[in-house]
Amino acid sequence: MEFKFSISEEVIQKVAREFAEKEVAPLAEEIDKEGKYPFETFDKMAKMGYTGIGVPEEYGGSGGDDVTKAIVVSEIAKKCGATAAILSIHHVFVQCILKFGTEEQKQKYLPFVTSGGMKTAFALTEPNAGSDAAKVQTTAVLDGNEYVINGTKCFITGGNLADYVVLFASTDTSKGVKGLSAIVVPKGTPGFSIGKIENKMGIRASNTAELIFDNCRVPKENLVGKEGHGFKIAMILLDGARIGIAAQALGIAEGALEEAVSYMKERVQFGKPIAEFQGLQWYIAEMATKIECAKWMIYRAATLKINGQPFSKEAAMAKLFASETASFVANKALQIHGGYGYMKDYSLERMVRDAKITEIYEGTSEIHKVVISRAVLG
Ligand code: COS
Repeated sequence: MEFKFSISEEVIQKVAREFAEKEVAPLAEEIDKEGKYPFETFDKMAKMGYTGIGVPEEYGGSGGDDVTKAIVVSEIAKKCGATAAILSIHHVFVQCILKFGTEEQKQKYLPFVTSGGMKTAFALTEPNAGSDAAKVQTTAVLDGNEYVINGTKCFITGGNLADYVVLFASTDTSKGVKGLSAIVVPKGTPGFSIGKIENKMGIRASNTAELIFDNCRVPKENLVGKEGHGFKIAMILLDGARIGIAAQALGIAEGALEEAVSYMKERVQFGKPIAEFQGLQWYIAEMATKIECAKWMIYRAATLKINGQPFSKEAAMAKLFASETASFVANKALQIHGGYGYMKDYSLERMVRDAKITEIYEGTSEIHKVVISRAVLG
């Protein structure tokens, strides 16, 4: 058992850290304030190979695995939770095609998507199907060689910008959850329109949109996997995606801890740096301990996944713990900054807002407790 990165993982971490400091950090405040999608940063991430992590080179990918992905996402999240969210969720579409697509679909989508030339989205959630994801009401009825899609998806990250959306719809309403299927819908398909763009508390630069399908027709070859396998596909993808969101949470927590440590050494009150006060030292101890736990839970879940072992429970545990750690650490770091932490001049209030979503999306903390307890109880 080796609790350390390999030399190449250390190099990837160092390069990602430098990238985040140089390319991500300078824009974080502005894109948060304006809710502006970081197009240029996305392109730069693509040039670095980050949009193609985990994909073989034959499909335009840059290789690497789930550990690599978690390292990169967490380094980016240290500086900007929204940019990390964009990258992490981009990988869900990529994994959908890589894992469940036909050879033709892989050739058709992956090179464009992994190069960053095309943006993507994963559309599962609906107004009445959030935590209860099986209750998807969107339908896709086969008519000749086309699916006719009707329904509304909500809270879809990047949905308004995506060139390709993979959506989950019922191709057979009589079969309930076993009637759900995964279908790719390209941007601009007649009958596919963008509804409300959400005004969010955090990760404001990652646009979140409502997608409306009104007699939207797509060729039947856009089906990913088999008809009726959609729910399983979504669940398997979410298991992997939860490692990505846990990594995003870890990065936010690490970034907040770094800010707290440097502030405590500089800030003088009662004649000495506040780092010398035991009450605050204990905050730091708790923050660092939780981060250390979250880190190894994430890399363990990622390693199980890479080795083809069951990892659903471990991914849920990592996501649950890392996301609650992100909120805990960001809040404590803000508290350590006192009144300054509450001001927008410092990044702590953004980190607190960005951390919160990690406890909600890709499955709430409560849903993770369902997944974990089911696995433990059998
Ligand atoms: N991997 C593979 N298959 C899975 C699975 C997983 N992780 N989880 C469930 N399944 C399968 C089950 O095995 C079952 O298939 P069989 O009947 O063939 O055995 C089927 O899916 C239905 O499973 P289950 O009965 O457990 O489904 P539930 O409706 O009880 O829902 C939860 C399970 C709560 C875990 C699921 O709805 C969920 O993850 N909800 C949160 C959704 C979410 O994360 N949304 C965020 C979207 S992106 S922001």
